[in-house]
Amino acid sequence: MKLSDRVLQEEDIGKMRRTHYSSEINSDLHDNEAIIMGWVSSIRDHGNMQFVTITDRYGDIQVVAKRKECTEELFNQIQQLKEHASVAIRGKVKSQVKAPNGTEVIPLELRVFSMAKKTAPFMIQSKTSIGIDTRLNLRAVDLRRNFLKSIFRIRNTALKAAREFLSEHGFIEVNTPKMIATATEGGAALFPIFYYDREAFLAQSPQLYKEQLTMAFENVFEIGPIFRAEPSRTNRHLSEAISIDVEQAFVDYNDIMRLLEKMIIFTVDSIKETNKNELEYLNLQLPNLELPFPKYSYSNIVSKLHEAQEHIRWGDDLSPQIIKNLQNNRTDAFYFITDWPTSIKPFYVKTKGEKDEMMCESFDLMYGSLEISSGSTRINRKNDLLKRMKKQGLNVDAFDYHLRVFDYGVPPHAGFGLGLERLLMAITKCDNIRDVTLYPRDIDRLTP
Ligand code: AMO
Repeated sequence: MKLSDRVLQEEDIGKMRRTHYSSEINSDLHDNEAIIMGWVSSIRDHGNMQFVTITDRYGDIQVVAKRKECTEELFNQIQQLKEHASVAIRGKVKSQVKAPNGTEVIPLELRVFSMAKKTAPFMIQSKTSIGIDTRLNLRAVDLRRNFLKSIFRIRNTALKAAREFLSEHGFIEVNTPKMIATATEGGAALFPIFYYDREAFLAQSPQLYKEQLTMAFENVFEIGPIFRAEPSRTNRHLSEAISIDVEQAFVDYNDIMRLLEKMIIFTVDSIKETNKNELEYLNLQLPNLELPFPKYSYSNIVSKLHEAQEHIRWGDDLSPQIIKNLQNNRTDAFYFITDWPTSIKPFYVKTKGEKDEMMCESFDLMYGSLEISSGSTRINRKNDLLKRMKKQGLNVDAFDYHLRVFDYGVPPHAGFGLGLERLLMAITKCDNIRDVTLYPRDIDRLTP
């Protein structure tokens, strides 16, 4: 067998190490050798010339193999490459005005760490693609698409920005138990689990723990998973979502709305500054947000809906569908809906006062018809809490672990929970929450 006919073999990394990332290959390196590592994201076969794009965490670099300039063996090896193979190329850097980033690499050696055995059922370089289920079944490969890489880099910035903002505003980051004994969020269903010989649940939210922690730390936040057994199939519900939960002592819901809108602006501005390339790739222009965000009371929205001949009674929840029917409702703006009926908010939410027990000090932050966050002033006196729990038909004894701390001076406090995926849907204009979730969980999906 001729050397040139040898089938491409997989090799270990051994002592070979990358010398440059794709982003570091530029015309200053002209005529120098470099070792790049990554995966093959496209191949164009022009007969005597092969164009191979190698992609790493920072981007792409073009490798050009010319039959005349390579050994026969190397040219033959490069011809056998397939999209997705994990490889290293040692080669010479050449300035090339026609190459996508002004330089290309002329290969001297190819090492294949792991061959691609199949052709993926979707295109890497394409923005649009086939059905989400096919992609989710092969999610780690799907995530190699620039479209999704851009979204998850933006997600990374959003998380960093939220942490930075809250730390600078005097909040400390906490983690609360995810295996819990009682429900916190009324309506949303629980996932039961076995906890040794007892029944327990996955936490719907850190609500009661974050409230308790205001006693010692005043201002706390948690970024972590919340679990909701959502029986419906929608494009905005997950069974496991990431929530940015905030709780602050000695304030009410108005202070919290001001904090939340400032945090949203800080986050959007950080993304504008950090993710210019991603925003350009996604063809997104983020708005210049202004303070304060508009506020409409629940009663005001209901009146507007009545004017629009919608059938809704005061006390009904506002579905996304009904909000879409509001006249002049901008689909791309943040706004608050405040002062909700007490009956449709959880037991820990404070009412507007004795004269107005029907309404509570609560808000939802909306983006068009999408709910991004909800928050409220909380009840901080034991008797009021007991009264509300009984009114909502809750088993008070099961909450003893929580109620007992109210004998020791719980400060007035307020807070919010913000769905990270919902925020990303608003920022990236993705209609399906699964696109902004690495490994989404829903009623039909528990793998990968
Ligand atoms: P709520 O139940 O409204 O409030 O949840 C807060 C925010 O979390 C997000 N969210 C979800 N995102 C994706 N899939 C879901 N199934 C899902 N459920 C909720 C939404 C929502 O606005 N303890 C309160 C918050 C508080 O008052 O501090 C709570 O959990 O963006």
